[in-house]
Amino acid sequence: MVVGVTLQDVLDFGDGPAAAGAPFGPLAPVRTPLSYGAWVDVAPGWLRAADELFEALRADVPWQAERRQMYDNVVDVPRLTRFYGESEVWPHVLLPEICRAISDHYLPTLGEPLVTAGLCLYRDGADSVAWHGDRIGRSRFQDTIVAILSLGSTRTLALRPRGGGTSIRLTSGHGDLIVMGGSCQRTWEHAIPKTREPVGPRMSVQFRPAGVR
Ligand SMILES: O=C(O)CCC(=O)C(=O)O
Repeated sequence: MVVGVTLQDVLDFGDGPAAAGAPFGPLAPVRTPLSYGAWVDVAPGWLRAADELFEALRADVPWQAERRQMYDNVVDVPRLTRFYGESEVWPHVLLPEICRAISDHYLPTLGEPLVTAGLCLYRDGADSVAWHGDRIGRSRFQDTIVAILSLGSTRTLALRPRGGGTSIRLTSGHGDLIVMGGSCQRTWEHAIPKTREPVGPRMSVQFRPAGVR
């Protein structure tokens, strides 16, 4: 879906946070090395235009509900999603700009750009994603990078070594960027656990290279 918002509209956004300048700040993430050659970078509050992007994506993305087989039952997947490939028109003019900025930063490490945008909407604390690695495609056997931009309510992004070990819990808040790299998708798992806290909606945008999902 194409929406009638240009990048200039976003940059000119009245008194909003983006009005002070660029929609995102300089990217200077703090890295935590993990075991087995995995690492995670965190850039809190990197996206300044988080309010505008959250509202626009919530309204304009044709969110999809999925169902999946679980033992003898078919159950609702507890979140809404929408995936945008590199040849599709993305639902907000800022998303390609954001993707390009992250790609430029990680190009020396990754050697290729991030080109897809996976969107998830967690409607409340009952929505979640279970422990998994993004291992569909090349990430099953190659190091890669998955960058996650968070919008809306703060949730925990948990990470644990695959096969067991101590988990770490990162706060993923409005405008925060968390980047998993190295062997992270093969040797670690991540999850957004359910919470009983009265949280509002939270959205994530995952930027990945071609052939990684
Ligand atoms: O929403 C998030 O922050 C994580 C999403 C995720 O891990 C996935 O969709 O593979």
